[in-house]
Amino acid sequence: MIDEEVALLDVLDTAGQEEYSAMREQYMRTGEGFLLVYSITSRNSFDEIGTFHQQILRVKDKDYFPVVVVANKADLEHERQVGTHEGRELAKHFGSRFIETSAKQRLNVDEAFHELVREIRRYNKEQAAGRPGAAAASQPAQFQEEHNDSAGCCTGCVIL
Ligand SMILES: Nc1nc2c(ncn2[C@@H]2O[C@H](COP(=O)(O)OP(=O)(O)OP(=O)(O)O)[C@@H](O)[C@H]2O)c(=O)[nH]1
Ligand SMILES: [Mg+2]
Repeated sequence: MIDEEVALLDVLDTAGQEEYSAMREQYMRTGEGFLLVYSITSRNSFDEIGTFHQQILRVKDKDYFPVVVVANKADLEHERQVGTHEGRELAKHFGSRFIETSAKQRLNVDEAFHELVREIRRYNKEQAAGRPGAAAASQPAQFQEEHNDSAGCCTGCVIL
């Protein structure tokens, strides 16, 4: 339940290793939103976020897409290589939310997912408002199946 609304999440944990990079465009095509996670203890991981974001926009052929910039390992303050302001600035540049987390301490982990779901909902609503009929198309496949079983159940259903 996120903001009193049920959200069904299908989470794909991607591997950062280069040998899997060929699969990247494939999962980017299907993803409805992305958590762009870096480690505050790795400047290198932060530097990669911009490349991932660019690739998402290119694959989606959009100027904006729902992402949340996640700065993980907040418990390792003494090993910090990336400033909070840097993460926040990058997120601002993407027009997205920024959150610092610690998977180890379970700090802000749920919140990161919640923020992404909120952003996906907001984006899908905006898209639907901009394109008449897109409301149904932006629903998950399961919704579409249920609502297309009985013909004419909801006028305006669009299958792309
Ligand atoms: N201290 C601390 N360690 C963490 C945290 N999150 C992950 N780690 C550790 O960081 C290492 C890498 O974590 P992974 O979950 O493998 O990172 P990943 O991004 O999935 O890595 P790839 O799958 O190789 O792309 C592991 O040793 C984790 O235990 C955190 O919040 N705090
Ligand atoms: Mg992993």
